[in-house]
Amino acid sequence: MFESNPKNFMLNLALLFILIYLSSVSLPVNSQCNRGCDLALASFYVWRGTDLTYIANLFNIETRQEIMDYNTRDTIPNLDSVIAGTRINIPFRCDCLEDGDFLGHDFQYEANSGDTYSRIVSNYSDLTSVDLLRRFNSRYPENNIPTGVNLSVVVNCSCGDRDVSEDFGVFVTYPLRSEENLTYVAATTNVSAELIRRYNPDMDAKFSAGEGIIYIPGREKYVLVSIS
Ligand SMILES: *[C@@H]1O[C@H](CO)[C@@H](O)[C@H](O)[C@H]1NC(C)=O
Ligand SMILES: *[C@@H]1O[C@H](CO)[C@@H](O)[C@H](O)[C@H]1NC(C)=O
Ligand SMILES: *[C@@H]1O[C@H](CO)[C@@H](O)[C@H](O)[C@H]1NC(C)=O
Ligand SMILES: *[C@@H]1O[C@H](CO)[C@@H](O)[C@H](O)[C@H]1NC(C)=O
Ligand SMILES: CC(=O)N[C@H]1CO[C@H](CO)[C@@H](O)[C@@H]1O
Repeated sequence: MFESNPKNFMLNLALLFILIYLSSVSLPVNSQCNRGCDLALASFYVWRGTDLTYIANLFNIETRQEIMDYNTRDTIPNLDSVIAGTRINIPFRCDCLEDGDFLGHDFQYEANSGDTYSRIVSNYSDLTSVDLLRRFNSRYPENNIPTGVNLSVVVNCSCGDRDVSEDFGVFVTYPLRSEENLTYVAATTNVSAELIRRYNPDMDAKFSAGEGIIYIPGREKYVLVSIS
């Protein structure tokens, strides 16, 4: 019997604890996702002073044309001009992050001198949040970020909800601006208020606060307007 041998007993006990530890780290509880999707869109509000090169860099996109492909000439007349005060679509991959915790994409942003988390959030036109920056970059002091390091900028996304409908292939991550109400968003995105509500059961608080992210469904063909 191994109990009579204290050395074996301790070894078995240690193995038991290692097994318990491994099972607790490798089996995430309440997993929210197990895979992402190839395409999501971020609705980026074009602030005055930015350009397509800067925006492509924020979202780790190699060519400006890749952004132009998902927009019309109303917002991006040509590669060298983008209209301030409009929203443009930025294509990205929607990944399952943090061992199945939530859907998002981790963009790499190279810090400039003087950057703070809140300034980075504004530069990404509120597609991320200070809380997410803190959570994913805990090794850097919030108001003293070393210049030149890469920060993880996480933008949430959606791949849809089978329980709602299977008709929509792509979802826009849409940060609300304070002046926008549901009527306005429905009219400008050409998606009914009722449909927006079905994908965003928690949206009332966000609309009354005038901030937060909602998801707008789209059939890919409506979004992918080809420009030739
Ligand atoms: C920062 O991220 C960019 C884009 O992914 C990459 O090209 C660059 O090498 C990274 N820089 C550092 C210092 O890791
Ligand atoms: C993004 O998703 C995470 C996890 O669900 C959530 O905690 C966070 O508030 C969301 N961030 C934004 C800006 O919506
Ligand atoms: C929604 O916003 C528009 C302007 O963007 C305004 O004309 C309209 O009255 C607002 N509707 C409500 C219900 O507040
Ligand atoms: C708006 O959506 C409807 C279908 O819901 C479609 O028939 C119409 O062409 C769309 N209009 C624009 C301008 O995209
Ligand atoms: C809209 C916005 O916040 N723009 C800022 C982006 O970042 C630069 C500095 O890196 C600021 O000067 C801009 O004001």
